[in-house]
Amino acid sequence: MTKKKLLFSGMAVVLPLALAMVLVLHPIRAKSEAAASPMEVRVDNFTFGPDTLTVPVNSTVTWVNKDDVPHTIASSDRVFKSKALDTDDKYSYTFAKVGTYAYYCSIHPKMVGKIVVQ
Ligand SMILES: [Cu+2]
Repeated sequence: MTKKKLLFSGMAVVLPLALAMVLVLHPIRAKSEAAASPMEVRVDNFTFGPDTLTVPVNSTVTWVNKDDVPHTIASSDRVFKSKALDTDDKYSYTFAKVGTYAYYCSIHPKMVGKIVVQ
């Protein structure tokens, strides 16, 4: 075999392998991105969803107001409190300590939720 032919047959093996790697690795990356999203609580229709969210310690939880009325995120133990969130406004808090954090909306105190930090 000539040198040129050897190089060509080498490429013929490497290229499909590289392509296969991209195809195999891609769904894994998509999966890990999806795992990061449950740190979000949607405020919609006067409820927190999910109403109880369990997260590992040092997680940052983000609340997003999807309602057309303002809401607040107020910890029952006064650990954290947001300003009034208008539609699509967000509030984030990082939970550095293990524990159960009950919270409510100070405008509509019947709206309650809980963050469980493990
Ligand atoms: Cu509210």
